[in-house]
Amino acid sequence: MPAGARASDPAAQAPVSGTTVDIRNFAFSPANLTVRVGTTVAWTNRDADAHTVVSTNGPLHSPTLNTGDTYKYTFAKAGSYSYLCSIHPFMVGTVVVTA
Ligand SMILES: [Cu+2]
Repeated sequence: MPAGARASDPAAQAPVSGTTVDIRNFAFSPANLTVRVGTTVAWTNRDADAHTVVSTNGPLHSPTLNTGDTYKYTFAKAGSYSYLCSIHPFMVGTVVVTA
């Protein structure tokens, strides 16, 4: 393993919790997330199947996420954002953004 590989890994600089959602076993984990305005949330697909992150009446609209792909969105407005996977609509989640 090359020396310094870990230091350059963006994940090493990520907060301990609260701004990332794993897509795993056909579910968003955590399904419910609360963040502050201005927070960037990152969804990463850990499944072998493709997924999306789409809010029906809101700003989330990822491309198809293949295994290992990440979609990021920065929430500029407070509110409750419900979303789903458009490929598997039973996969649902919510991000609550507080001022
Ligand atoms: Cu899906």
